[in-house]
Amino acid sequence: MDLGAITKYSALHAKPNGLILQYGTAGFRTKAEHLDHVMFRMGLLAVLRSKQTKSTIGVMVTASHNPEEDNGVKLVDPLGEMLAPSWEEHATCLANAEEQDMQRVLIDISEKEAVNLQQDAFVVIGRDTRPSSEKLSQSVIDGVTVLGGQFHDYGLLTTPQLHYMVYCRNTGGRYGKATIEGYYQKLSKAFVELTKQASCSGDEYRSLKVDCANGIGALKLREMEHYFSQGLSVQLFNDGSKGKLNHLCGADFVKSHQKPPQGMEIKSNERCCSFDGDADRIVYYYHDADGHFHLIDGDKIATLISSFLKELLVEIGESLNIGVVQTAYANGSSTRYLEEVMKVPVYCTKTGVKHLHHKAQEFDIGVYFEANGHGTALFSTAVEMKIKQSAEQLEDKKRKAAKMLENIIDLFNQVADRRVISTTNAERQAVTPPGLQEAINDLVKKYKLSRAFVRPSGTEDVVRVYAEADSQESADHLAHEVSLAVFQLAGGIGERPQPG
Ligand code: G16
Repeated sequence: MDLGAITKYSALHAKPNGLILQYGTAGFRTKAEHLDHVMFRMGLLAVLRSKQTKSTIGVMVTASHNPEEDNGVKLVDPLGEMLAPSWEEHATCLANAEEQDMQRVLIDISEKEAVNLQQDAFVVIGRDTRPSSEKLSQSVIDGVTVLGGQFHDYGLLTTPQLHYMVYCRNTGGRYGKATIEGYYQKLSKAFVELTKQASCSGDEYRSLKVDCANGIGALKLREMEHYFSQGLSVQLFNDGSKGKLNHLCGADFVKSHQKPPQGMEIKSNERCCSFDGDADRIVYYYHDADGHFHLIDGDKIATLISSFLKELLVEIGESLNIGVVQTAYANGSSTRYLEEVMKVPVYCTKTGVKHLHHKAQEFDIGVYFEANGHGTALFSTAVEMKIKQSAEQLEDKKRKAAKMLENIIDLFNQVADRRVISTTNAERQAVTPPGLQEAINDLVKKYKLSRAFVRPSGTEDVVRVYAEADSQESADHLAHEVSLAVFQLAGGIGERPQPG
């Protein structure tokens, strides 16, 4: 390690005095102007992680659903997964080290993790369309090169595409080609094959209106569009040609306001969906014949996917262990439906894809979705092999189901001060401040079929309040009352929460 060069270059990416950041739900997130030093340091850390694992590591520059002025960075581990928890701690230490402590922190990490500094390192980098992202990804590259790492800058990418690139490179191309064309070819082939086997056909099933949140999803879907040939016809909205990123559009807006995004006209029964700023969330929706809005969020997507998988497994005569993983935000009726009607075990983890992903790996097939539209299905290696064999050996009808499962596997691209509030029990109960949980329990008792919880966000400087009840009106009232309890008991600042 050339400590002199690190000190010299670090001074060019100086840390603002007193700024403390945390590697949160999905990496570091804050206003873009505060992130230059974090990016440089995450370039350094990615090199150490790459040397330690002898694998390619990914760095994604994005703040996903956050406003356009924010930015962020997350590291992607060798199998396309989120960074291991012990390295999240190293990331936080490194990001917060004062200039004079940088060398010591880097040496500490290398020693603790037994990093062989002579080992080669390779880092791949992607970024979203925020105005600040290009410069910030250059700071990542500065960090990578000063520690002697090699890199490939993919430029503009969606987050799932970066996860894919990392995994492809670390499997020597077995998973797919580590190029943008490779990604489009692999996923579109699986999709087109699946749609050929589907029982419903007709133009209405092939048309989809897509709200791209004025982000990277628009660029990448435009590139991918022609790979679908007749299989899918997309119409893009909020494609970044005018509006602001994530403003009045995108998956987070649609989910939290329960209405279509601005700039998209919907006729009854038209199929529509929204991405978020880095295109790793999706929610679907439509208006029925009476003009009522229906949202197919992560809870419903998980239910549809697990029912479909179960049906196919019954057809090929396999009884595999399927589990569904949700977070505290999952609507209680979706959990009841999965457990009581579908007879699928459901588990609850803390918010953050990394937590759900980890739990889902315990099953033959693990389906995980956050209500906000993040998720996928994971198939164990043994199951994947079994399905591939069945697709070759079984008689006609069963083989068709096995083929569909094989395509599904390819399609899923399976590759995770407000802190006065602390929580337990998969974030469903508040531990501090004292009295808050008791206040929530009393409020919940006032409404039928109700549930509520609060937790500090890991991506924004806010406290999130969740409430459900037997009617929209009761849920709104409960949410408002819980917000007031938080405001009073947790020392809220600014305006008191208003109803609605
Ligand atoms: C990130 C995480 C998600 C999480 C969301 C909100 O999403 O990847 O798992 O649900 O933040 O987290 P919080 O409630 O802690 O702010 P994204 O789409 O912003 O990367």
